[in-house]
Amino acid sequence: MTDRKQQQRDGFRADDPTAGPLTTDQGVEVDHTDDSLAAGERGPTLMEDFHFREKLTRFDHERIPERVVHARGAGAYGYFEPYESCAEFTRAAFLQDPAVRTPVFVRFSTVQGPKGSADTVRDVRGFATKFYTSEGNYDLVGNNFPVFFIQDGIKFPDFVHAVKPEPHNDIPTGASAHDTLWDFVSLQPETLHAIMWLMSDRAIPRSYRMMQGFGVHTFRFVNAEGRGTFVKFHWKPKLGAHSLVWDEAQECQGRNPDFNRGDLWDAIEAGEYPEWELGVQLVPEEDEFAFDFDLLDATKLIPEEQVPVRPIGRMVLDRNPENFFAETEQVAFHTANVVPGIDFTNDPLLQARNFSYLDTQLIRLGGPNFAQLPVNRPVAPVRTNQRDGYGQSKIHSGTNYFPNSLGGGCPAHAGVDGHAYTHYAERVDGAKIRRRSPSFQDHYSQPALFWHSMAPWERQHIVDAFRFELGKVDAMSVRARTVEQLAHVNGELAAAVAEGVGVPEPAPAEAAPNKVLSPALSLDSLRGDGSIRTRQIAVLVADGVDGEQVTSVKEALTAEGAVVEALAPRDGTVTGADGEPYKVDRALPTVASVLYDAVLLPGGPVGTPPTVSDQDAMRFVRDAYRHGKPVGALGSGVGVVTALEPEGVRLSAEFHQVVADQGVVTDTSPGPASEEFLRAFVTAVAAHRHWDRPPARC
Ligand code: HDD
Repeated sequence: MTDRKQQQRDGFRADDPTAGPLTTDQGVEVDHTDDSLAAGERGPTLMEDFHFREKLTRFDHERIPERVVHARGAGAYGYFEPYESCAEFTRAAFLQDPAVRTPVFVRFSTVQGPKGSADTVRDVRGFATKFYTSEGNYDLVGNNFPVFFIQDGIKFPDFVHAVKPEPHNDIPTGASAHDTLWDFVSLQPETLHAIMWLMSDRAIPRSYRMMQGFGVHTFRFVNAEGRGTFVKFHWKPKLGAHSLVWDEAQECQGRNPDFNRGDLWDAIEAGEYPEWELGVQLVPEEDEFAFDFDLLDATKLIPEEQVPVRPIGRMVLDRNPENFFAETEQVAFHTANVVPGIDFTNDPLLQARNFSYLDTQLIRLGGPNFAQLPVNRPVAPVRTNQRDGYGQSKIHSGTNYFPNSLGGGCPAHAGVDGHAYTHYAERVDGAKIRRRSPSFQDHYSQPALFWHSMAPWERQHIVDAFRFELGKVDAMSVRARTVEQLAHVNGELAAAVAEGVGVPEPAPAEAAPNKVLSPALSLDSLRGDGSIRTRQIAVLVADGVDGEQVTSVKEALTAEGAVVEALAPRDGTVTGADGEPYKVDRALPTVASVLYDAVLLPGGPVGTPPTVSDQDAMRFVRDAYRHGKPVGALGSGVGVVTALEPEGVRLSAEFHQVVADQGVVTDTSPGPASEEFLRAFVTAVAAHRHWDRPPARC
């Protein structure tokens, strides 16, 4: 089904290249593009070779400045549909009727690294959505963390300068583990809450399809009567929120730098459309001061246990862009792209963003006409008196000012039919001051809330992350000052980090009180729909494998929606126990455990040695185990896991019985896998990772 945006895009396709010969930009046919025009066979190139000059000039100008932050990304089209009318709170047209689908374009991104950096770096992920609504474009430009690093946008250049590669040597790429970031953090405690998220596994998502999104700021819904309600936006992935572990994320950077981008692309191509539920936390205007933090402070979240998230609709991404540059690179988001019924608050971070995004598009996209680019065009009609400028692609006619009589007074002001944007009539009253509100001053309670709400394995990963990051900082004074800040969050956290990075344990500080917990902050609370759809499962095969068993296991797991690949020491085929060739999907040396969610070791005939035992295979299983991934073994395949027992891999297999222990599922019975084994393995894969198995740390 094509939606309005898709139909609009169809009108912008370049001419069909198969419809005729190569031409210049001017439409002149070209019969030779392999040699430049020269004065004689060995002579100099001639200036009059307009085809050569045009070709080279256009090539020289192919790049535009990359985004100053969020340079690397991936995007997709899809649609949003509300579950029910939200008219009680907002008059936004796209939130009224469950029968109305609104086209969207979403761009996911990392923040620190340049356009060519790796995907699986420790970083915030951008989650920006453009809704092409009937009343104009609405952009929800969010992240996968619900809080930000600073409170006032005037600090954004400072923060970004600190986290970006250091100015003298442009190092490190795609990493926050360096002196300038931690110097800034240690001096600016408002960063601490977002830093806790950054040190958690939220900063290394398994997939863009498996992470939450947040609008971060408190926005304002406004209904048809003009009543305002504070609102925070949440995206919740249907597949659950899942993350990598740091060791794995680092190896992935080399094995597949496009790990997240490719995953999104492949899933959509395979028809496995990612889906998120949009939820809102609603706070009546009269409750503005009912919290022990300021709703205008973007370093704070409203615990879901305090204000529940109300699901209001779902978004599905079902189409990949056709041209990365035209669409994903040229898409221009802007927090001030709002529609009637959605308004701002005085959050000073949001106010600054409302300036910055338009400004950045002007330099990035080379002028003021970027809203005419296909990906940015609203599907709502556009009638303005804006004219001219670089890249103007419209031929306007008539008058270009208001009021006018010569153009019949057109375009006229919008009428009173309710579609015009009206700003919320908030009363504002105050002296001009340059000062942070005292209500923004508690920087420790929410980092502490986050810390205390984590599962033990998440806390361990946070400590490990701090140790890694600060361990890369050269200035011991910066390490020490950061640890002193952590002491205000939690003494045990500070002590554990101090020990790891070689600085004295800080004196006990007045740690933030641990008043409430928010279990919703733990990844353990976000396991999704329990399915194993799109999980990548590796089946390690070799000569002598029970081909029938592998085929039946593959079929069963594929039926559950998993992507199952047979890996062997070499590509092509292996010879099964019955002498028949068995087709291999990939050669082991070209892949690695870090590119899969789980591993299964099928068996050969009873009594034979393990069918896969080469170094690549052993490493594969060892890594999967270390990274908490499900490991399944059948028949003689159990022997591969047994071989790793001296290295700390725990196995509680029993003869001819299905045993599932901390995600290691075994059955030494020969022949086809039993229903019981398959169920236990699917359950283990659905759980994503198994943290309590020894060694607990990765
Ligand atoms: Fe920003 C890009 C998200 C604070 C200034 N930001 C950008 C993108 C996302 C966010 C997802 C990429 C959009 C895309 O895919 O094209 N930014 C956030 C969030 C913030 C935030 C969730 C805090 C709640 N940003 C923020 C501040 C400022 C900016 C405080 C400046 C005062 N952001 C920008 C920018 C970017 C940008 C420089 C770079 C490229 C672009 O806008 O289009 O204007």
